Amino acid sequence: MQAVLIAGALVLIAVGAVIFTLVTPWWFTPQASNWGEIDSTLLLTIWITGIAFVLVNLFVAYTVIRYRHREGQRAEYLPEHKRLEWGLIALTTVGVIVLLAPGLFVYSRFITPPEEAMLVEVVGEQWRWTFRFPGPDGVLGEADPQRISFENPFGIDPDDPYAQDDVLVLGNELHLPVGVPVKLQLRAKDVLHSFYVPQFRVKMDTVPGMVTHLWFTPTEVGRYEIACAEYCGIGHHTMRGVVVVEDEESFRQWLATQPIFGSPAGRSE
Ligand SMILES: [Cu+2]
Repeated sequence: MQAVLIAGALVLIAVGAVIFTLVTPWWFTPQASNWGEIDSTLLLTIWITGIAFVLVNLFVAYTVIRYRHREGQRAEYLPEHKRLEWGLIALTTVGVIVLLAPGLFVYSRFITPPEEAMLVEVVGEQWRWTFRFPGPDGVLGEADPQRISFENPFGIDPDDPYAQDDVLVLGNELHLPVGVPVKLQLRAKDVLHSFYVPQFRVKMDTVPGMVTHLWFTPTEVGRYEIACAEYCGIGHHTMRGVVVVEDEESFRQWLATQPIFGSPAGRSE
């Protein structure tokens, strides 16, 4: 009786997990960038781990019934089963390769931006996001954490000619033109943060002392939430921002209202 109950519970867990996966409201949010491949790799992971989960549970349920305790019965000794062991090792190896390999290819594309991508710098700090555009010359001015001060929040070298036209965005809102590939260059001022825009399928750690990067092409006009995805202190939950994706014209207008580093407005911020 006990064996049947345990086996029944295991079958219920397996079937319940499948039903939950199919009817859950916590599915992917609508997608707003070119990274559908990230969804495909996640789905592949769900398929492989899901099949393994169901098979293991059903197998345990079967063995609980098949080898349940019977009066007067003694356990049997089975020596090593070499063929079965090698078979399981091979199956697991194939499973792990199929789980990992596609992700490596997608990740490599994710951090290899196209030549024409528009450069934007993202700086994470406790607890806000700031952004910097390179201006008409397309090159960001040299920045050094040593130079960060209240007047110079990005630590930009004031003597660098490339820095003079850099556009500083100090609010938590980043505007981007729709359909244009963007390369984000990410830095952190204090501790680890992680720049995450779920609808773009884009997430990357920002690491103090390191510059990380990623790229994407926003495909839908709209407002998308940025969340910090790395616990970074007491204000972590407030470390939010917005990406506004709009047409080229509105984007240009917005960019023109932001302070420029070389101008008096840029220095005094
Ligand atoms: Cu953070």
